[in-house]
Amino acid sequence: MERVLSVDGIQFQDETLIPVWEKVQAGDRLGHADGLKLLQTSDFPAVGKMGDWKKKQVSDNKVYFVLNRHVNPTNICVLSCTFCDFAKNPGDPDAYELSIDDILDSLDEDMHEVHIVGGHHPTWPFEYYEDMVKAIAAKYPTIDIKGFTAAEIDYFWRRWKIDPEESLSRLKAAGLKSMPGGGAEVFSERVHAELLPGKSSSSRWIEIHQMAHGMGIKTNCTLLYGHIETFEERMDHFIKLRETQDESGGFLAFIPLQYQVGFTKLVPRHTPPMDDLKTIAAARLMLDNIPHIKSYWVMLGEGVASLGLNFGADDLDGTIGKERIAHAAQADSPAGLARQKMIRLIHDAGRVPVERDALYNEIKIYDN
Ligand code: V47
Repeated sequence: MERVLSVDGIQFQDETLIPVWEKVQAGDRLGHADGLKLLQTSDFPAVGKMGDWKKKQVSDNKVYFVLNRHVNPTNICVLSCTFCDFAKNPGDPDAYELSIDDILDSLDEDMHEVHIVGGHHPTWPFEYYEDMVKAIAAKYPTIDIKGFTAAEIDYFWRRWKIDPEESLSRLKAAGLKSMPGGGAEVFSERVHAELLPGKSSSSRWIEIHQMAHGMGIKTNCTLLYGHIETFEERMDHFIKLRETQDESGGFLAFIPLQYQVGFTKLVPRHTPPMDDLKTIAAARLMLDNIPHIKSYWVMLGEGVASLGLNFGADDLDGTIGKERIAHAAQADSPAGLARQKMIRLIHDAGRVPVERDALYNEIKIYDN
């Protein structure tokens, strides 16, 4: 029989995790080697218990969600990132471009967030995006506009010579409230060289987020995992995010994005649920200065995302509707979830659902 040691409420099969647990309880910051242990161990229930303990310290029994809509204005993109099934060339049969009216028609007053991310379009001028934000803000003053990855902001510079300081301040003046965390992928030169030829660099992604934070624009951050990256590279990524947050303090949430195998097939199959759950827990434990960790149901599926709520995540993201990036890569989750379904998933995980806006202002607590 395997020896199981019980320490302060957690049963450990892997005793090498005990010093990590002691640090977590003492509130000491975990190092790279601690984080690696969390990802490498097969004792994932113990890792989950630690992540959940930390989550409760940060956000008690609450789990947040938002009534939102993902708007991907175009899939036409000048890049050819090796992992992306979404991007198309102009003239491809399934390339599309949404008009501002199309976008306005897809929203309604009940929503509290619109998440706008699209391809790097070869000819759409910056003003088109500025007008899009202005039009949404004018028609739906109560919907928070979360839009444009750092990669898109950098593209406005590369394509139109509008530097990030200018594009961010113009978008903010137009009504932008916050920025999503996409485009970070993995902060590793090796991975960038292999998967993202021509895409904005990691240091540029960090620079743009820090600039946004300095201008009072809150942002999210992500990691795209489960492809060719190593556990060491995932940990390097966590530590860079933590250092960035120490300096500029504007990250609201971290979203681990599970690579969707789709047609790009960088690896033959999705990383297993045990890896997803350990990554959520490791994120909660390593990113001690980032308030929220999402369990992103679109990429994880509802079952694993719901388990993530007991592994350190305190946010299920949103109702979404018409998400196209993960679904282009054959994500088998539905395109959207109704508010009642979000509430049920959170209740079923034994947590208290809290509806929020993009900035985590609480709108309604569903505590019965
Ligand atoms: O940056 C592209 C990723 C991201 C694939 O900030 C893929 O609240 C998996 O960033 N498999 C966009 N991922 C999504 C994103 C996001 C999602 C939800 C919430 C927030 C937030 C941000 O999707 C891209 C890229 O990393 N992506 N292709 C793929 N095959």
